Amino acid sequence: MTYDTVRETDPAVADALEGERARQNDTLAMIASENHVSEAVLEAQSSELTNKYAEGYPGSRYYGGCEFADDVEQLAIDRAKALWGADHVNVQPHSGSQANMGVYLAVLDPGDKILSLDLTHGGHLSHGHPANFAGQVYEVEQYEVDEETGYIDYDALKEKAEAFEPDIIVSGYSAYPREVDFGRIQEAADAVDAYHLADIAHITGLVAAGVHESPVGVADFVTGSTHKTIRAGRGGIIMCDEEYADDVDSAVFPGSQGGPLMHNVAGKAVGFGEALEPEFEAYAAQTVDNAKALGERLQEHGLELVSDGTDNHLVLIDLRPSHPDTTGKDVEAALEDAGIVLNANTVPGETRSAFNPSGIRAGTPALTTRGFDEETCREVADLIYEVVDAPEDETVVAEVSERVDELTDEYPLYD
Ligand code: DSN
Repeated sequence: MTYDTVRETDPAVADALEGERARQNDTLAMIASENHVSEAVLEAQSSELTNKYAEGYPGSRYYGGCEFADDVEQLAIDRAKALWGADHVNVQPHSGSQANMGVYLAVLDPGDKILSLDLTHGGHLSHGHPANFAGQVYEVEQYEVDEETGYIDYDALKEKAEAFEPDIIVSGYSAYPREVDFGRIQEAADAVDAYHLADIAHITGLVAAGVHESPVGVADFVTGSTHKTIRAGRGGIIMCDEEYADDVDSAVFPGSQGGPLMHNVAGKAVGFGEALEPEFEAYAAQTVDNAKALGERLQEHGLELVSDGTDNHLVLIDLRPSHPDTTGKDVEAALEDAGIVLNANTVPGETRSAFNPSGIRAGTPALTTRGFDEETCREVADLIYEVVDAPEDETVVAEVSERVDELTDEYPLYD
């Protein structure tokens, strides 16, 4: 795909688009929620469906001319059902947050109670943070991970549920390196007759490939975003049992969205189709193996991982034990100068601020897409460690940057 036409008509935007293409090619994307979609997904997302209004659902739209919109949406739905095994799927949410909003609107009233994981322990804004609509519309109580082990404290969660009596318990996290025991969260929900929403935004691809336990058939609602481990381009998705289908669909449209972004729905259809191919299972398994290799090598260098390792696609590094005077932002900035892009992140028991926290989060979905294996990820761990240990040393940063250049040349992205 070229930007030749944009260049002719709008060179300023063309510069930015080409800059971003080069940035992605020339750096290592290790923000755990990011990935690189295929050229087929990119093409579908830039299709003429961006022009089309299609309020409603396949076969029942408010506007005419929706036959091809119907085709792509039905393909996306059918493929999602095949991937995750859900009874009912809504592929219209514009994002994971919109998917969560759809579930809340479907079954909660303003003032109802949400029990969810604290943001600084790995939760998500849309699970009820005060700065987010969910924290403003609903009453929110939060559970935590055990600060000693870094694992969800399922017993404390259940006790909290019994005391708080939530209407819904939210599981699924943004910075949690361990397998989630959805069954135990369901037990807590059952004990207080609460709904259970499992937000698998980060692990959609791992669940689809069977390398992480699935909450489908366990939780009442499963939400996700479609651009992370599943690699299907920007957007969100809701899955539920048939009994909630009408409420969920009405909550998405007309409850919280207007016309669906049909070009993105087309991207989802293509990406889900790719994920149904046998190679996707290998990709997901490699993503986890790579995260384990990355984490183990970081530990060999003396860095401390929250929960002492990982079961999924990310590692969370607590810098305080090994580098007490270095903040996550210091490391994030120095690594970006070296061409490794990840994010500063809060850690359980955070003693700094959310803006300048004590940890960094690193993920392997995008590296795995560009072909990295365990050996390459161990080398990336070496590079990360060199910068963590000397973030202000320009010579170190320059040396790491040179090696990143070699790696990105060896593993190019798009043609
Ligand atoms: N911003 C995403 C993440 O990085 O985890 C979650 O929406």
